[in-house]
Amino acid sequence: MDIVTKIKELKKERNAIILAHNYQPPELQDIADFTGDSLGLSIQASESPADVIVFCGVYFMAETAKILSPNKRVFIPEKTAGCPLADMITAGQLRELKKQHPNAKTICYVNTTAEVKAECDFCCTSANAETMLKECFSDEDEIIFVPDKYLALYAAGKTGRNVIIWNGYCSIHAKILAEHIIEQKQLHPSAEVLVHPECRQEVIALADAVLSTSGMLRYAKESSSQEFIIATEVGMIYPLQKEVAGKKFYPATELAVCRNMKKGSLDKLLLCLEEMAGEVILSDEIIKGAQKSINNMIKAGRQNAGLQPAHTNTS
Ligand code: CIZ
Repeated sequence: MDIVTKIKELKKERNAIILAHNYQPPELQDIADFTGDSLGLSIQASESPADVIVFCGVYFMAETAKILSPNKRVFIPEKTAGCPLADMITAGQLRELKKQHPNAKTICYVNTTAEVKAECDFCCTSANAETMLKECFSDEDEIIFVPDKYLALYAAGKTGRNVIIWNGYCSIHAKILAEHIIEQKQLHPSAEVLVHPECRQEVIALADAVLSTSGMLRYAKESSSQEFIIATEVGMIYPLQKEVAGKKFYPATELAVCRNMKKGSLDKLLLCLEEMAGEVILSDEIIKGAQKSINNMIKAGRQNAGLQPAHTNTS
């Protein structure tokens, strides 16, 4: 029996659902039930009748799925697949920052550990950070925004909110430079430039649209343009090519590769399902705390806050 058939059989036996983030290797995106961004996938999984969730992604994503589905068993095929951005702030560091700003409200990017989410009033995604700042805070509020400084600067710049910024960043998105966009634009003058808000400010300044990964998929489908320069992790080119047939996508630079995102493989996925290995375990207290910040975001409105549904895999 080939490996894909074995995985599909075991998945049925375990009543499992397989999720794959947009940056995952193609073979994992192809075998997944749903592909998309981390929050869209976690919401989709929480609404499914599956008993088991296998999250092909990095660790905070599997934690997010567990937070939203505490009664399901959640697994990650490669437990060492971390997110250096999420690890740039610990819950202890955030508590210290809150002590320095006792009246501040707190918002964290979804790229954070469950412990950090449990310390925050609100969570946000790359799709809704701007809307969250606009709708959940006032001009008088002092707002601690962690951990991504580029996303915080972008959302604060758009809204004028008074934001205390933590010095975290995604080292992969930081590899994308303005000169890469300028070079690509010279090669493909009619291409639209789609930039992820984890990018540097000078890269964002060159964007035709600033979008999350799911936002890029939707935008590319709806736009009348035929070519796009994509400023995010290079894995994103695969779902764009797969879902937006006939259009052309050029990575801003081939340097933007997240090694953690590439740690997964079909072999590891099979092993995970065979041995039920790589389970994500969180305490009830952390789950409850983190649920509060995520639910406060969801309450702010799926529509308003720009939450994106995950994409159902039909292949
Ligand atoms: O939340 C996600 O999935 C991330 C990290 C980025 C995005 O824009 O999809």
